Amino acid sequence: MKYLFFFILSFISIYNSAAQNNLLKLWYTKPATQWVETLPVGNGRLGAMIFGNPSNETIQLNENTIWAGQPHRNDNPEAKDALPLVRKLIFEGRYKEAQDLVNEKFISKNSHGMPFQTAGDLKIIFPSHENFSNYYRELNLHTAVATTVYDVNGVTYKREVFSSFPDQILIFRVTASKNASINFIASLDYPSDVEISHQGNDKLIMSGVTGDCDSIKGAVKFQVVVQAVINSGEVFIKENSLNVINADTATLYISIASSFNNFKDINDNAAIKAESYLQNALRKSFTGILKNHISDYKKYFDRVSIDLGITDAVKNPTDVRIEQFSKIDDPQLVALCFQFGRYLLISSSRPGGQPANLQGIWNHQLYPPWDSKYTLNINTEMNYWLSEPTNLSEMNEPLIQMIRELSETGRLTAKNMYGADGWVVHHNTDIWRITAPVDGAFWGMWPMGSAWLCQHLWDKYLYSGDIKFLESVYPVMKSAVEFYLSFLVEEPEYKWFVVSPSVSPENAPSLHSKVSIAAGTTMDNQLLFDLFNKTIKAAEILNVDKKFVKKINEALKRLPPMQIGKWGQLQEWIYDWDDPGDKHRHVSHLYGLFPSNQISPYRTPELFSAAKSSLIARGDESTGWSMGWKINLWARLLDGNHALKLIKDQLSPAIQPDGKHKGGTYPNLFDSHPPFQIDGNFGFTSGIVEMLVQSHDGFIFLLPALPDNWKNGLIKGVRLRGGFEIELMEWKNGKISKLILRSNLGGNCRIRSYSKLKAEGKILYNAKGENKNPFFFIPDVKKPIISNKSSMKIIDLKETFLYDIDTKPGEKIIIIPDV
Ligand code: FUC
Repeated sequence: MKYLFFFILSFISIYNSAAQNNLLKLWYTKPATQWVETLPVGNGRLGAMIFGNPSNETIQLNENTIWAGQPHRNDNPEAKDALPLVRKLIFEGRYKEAQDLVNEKFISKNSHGMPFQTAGDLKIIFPSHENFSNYYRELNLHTAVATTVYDVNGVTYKREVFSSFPDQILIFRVTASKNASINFIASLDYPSDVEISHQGNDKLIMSGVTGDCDSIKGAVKFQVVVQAVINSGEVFIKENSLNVINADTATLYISIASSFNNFKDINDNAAIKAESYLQNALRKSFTGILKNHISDYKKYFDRVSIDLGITDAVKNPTDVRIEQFSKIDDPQLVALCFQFGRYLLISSSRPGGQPANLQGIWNHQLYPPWDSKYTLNINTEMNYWLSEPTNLSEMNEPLIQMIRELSETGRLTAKNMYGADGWVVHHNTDIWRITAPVDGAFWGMWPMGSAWLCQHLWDKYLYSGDIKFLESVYPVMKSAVEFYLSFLVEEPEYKWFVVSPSVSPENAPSLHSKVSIAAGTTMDNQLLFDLFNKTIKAAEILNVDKKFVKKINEALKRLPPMQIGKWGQLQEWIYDWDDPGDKHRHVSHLYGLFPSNQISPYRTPELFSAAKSSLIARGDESTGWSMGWKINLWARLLDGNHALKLIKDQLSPAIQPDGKHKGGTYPNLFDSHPPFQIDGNFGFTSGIVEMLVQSHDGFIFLLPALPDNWKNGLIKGVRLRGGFEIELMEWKNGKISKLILRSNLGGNCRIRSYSKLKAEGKILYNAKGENKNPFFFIPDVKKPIISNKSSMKIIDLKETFLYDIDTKPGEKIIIIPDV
């Protein structure tokens, strides 16, 4: 009855706009039975996954510094002597031999990076809660609180879990509709050896040391402390379990800490840290902690809102909506997943902490897939694509800090392995900031992690215009450039400067399918084009290093241009090796289209068309993150309907009827590679922004790739390059109906739109010439070389209107249709 009542209530409230709040929830009518059904909470450092099982609750715990191993380096100094021969073999076309030699001499001998490890489980048994009714659980994205509600014997039980950033504590709280009804037994569990003890009659302690991996001994000490606080009733310890009897309410304070101080120092005292977080929280009331938590979280989350339309589908639980998404119209699920991506970043990446790893901060294993570390040939970067546009700039800080630290460890790798200046990191790193190639030449021989990561430094500046920040990161960019200036070699045929050895991430041409080693791959050239240009710009703005800028400019001129191959595709390699049947998940050469801005419908129409041919050939369905990338790419190709097709593919159920997992979405909205990988969630959120507004190509493009289905909608709070912010963008019938834009830095605002616009109280001029606003400057991309066999056709573009409007810092401009 109650269940039905709830349904009727929620049905009514859906049509009541005051209840919009209800829409930003993940909710279910059954407990989770597997980890990918559990609900995540996190404060950047402390993560928890909640099963919500009435009789047998499990809260799986994480702390973001519990990583195997200890401070170490993983360089292979043998590389230096072998480098000339590897390069010779590559230029002679003897790729297999080159790859074998890289495997022998370059790949790390001691460590392929350490895994991120679970902090164990808090198990809570509620005797005789097997027969429950009116079950409901949710994760509320407005409050970042996970709640489970059900009835047993006429009593309604409610559990709330959250992870507080201000108080650095995880809270598990049980209340009941009738006094003296709460009884449970809580214990801590870990998948390997730990010490479990207790203190007094209400506190459990688990102490452990992280695991060994490769040749590195595990040495991070960690401590999990669980303290019970009850109202009336009794609490005692029996066999290292916390027993709560006949309480009115019960709260478990879960404090976790490790001996990790920074990537060089693990001598903190885990026990003292955990205890001090706990004591601080115990001094406060539960409501005080909850209030602080919610207001801290909302400060970030509430900056952006989105409405893509609501249909009846919102009446269904979240797992059912994923199952039905491809068959019915449910644009609100897209809005929910968009906001879930923002929720996950706020919950997994906070200033002062570690960047979100392959699983954010949520991992239940000791040795998770790919060690749940940082893969730098796409995954880590994708994790942060949403941070600036969706107004979560602060959450970028851990990434920026990691880049600074890598520039320190990577300097020695450049010197030890290549005798080169500057700093380098390859395709992977971990909490110890390893920088040498790992896993095998096929994947690991990619000295471009530094080049890609540095783009984030400049891009952050483009959004904020913060010169102090630029000044502080410029040495990191400069040192990355120094590496490439001393590592680039002249390629014998065209005399271009190329990176060698390298790979086009994780892909091999079909003609030698097990060999990826190559020189001068398209993505490498694009990355260097951006890194060089951005560093030159930064030096000019900061008025430093004139001589060095000249050197960069000379190298820039010698980089290979992009090439269009025989089937009209953008070539992935320096030679026309691309196979139209290649469905590889990586689309590295399309970096130039997204996230970079080297390929544009208006500036480089041939490359634009070639990029489209490449993407069509690659196909749609793939691993989760690959589909997330493709949403962004189709948005940049100005094809909203195709972007929506990718959204459908990505939001398809990851668990198939036969139980096998595929790329898609798990019941808890976690993205599936498979397995769960958080990059897909973040790439998804970024893709939605790219469909609605873009600012990378010298102008602000309104609704560049709106699918036909999203007729009416609005978005608020999105940030754009040049310090512009969308206070409101509303569209009706596929056309802008109102835009309120705030200019934080002033300057010319150039707007592109498919429909005619005018400004209220100001003049919107027809744009002429280059955009004078320096944040919208775009360097000239070299003319592509086009194969004479190519039958490429330039794509027709829809008519657009291009306007300029002058803005002052802090000014708000209002734009409406010009009908
Ligand atoms: C790269 C990708 C894989 C996976 C792994 C973590 O190696 O090619 O698909 O995402 O990172």
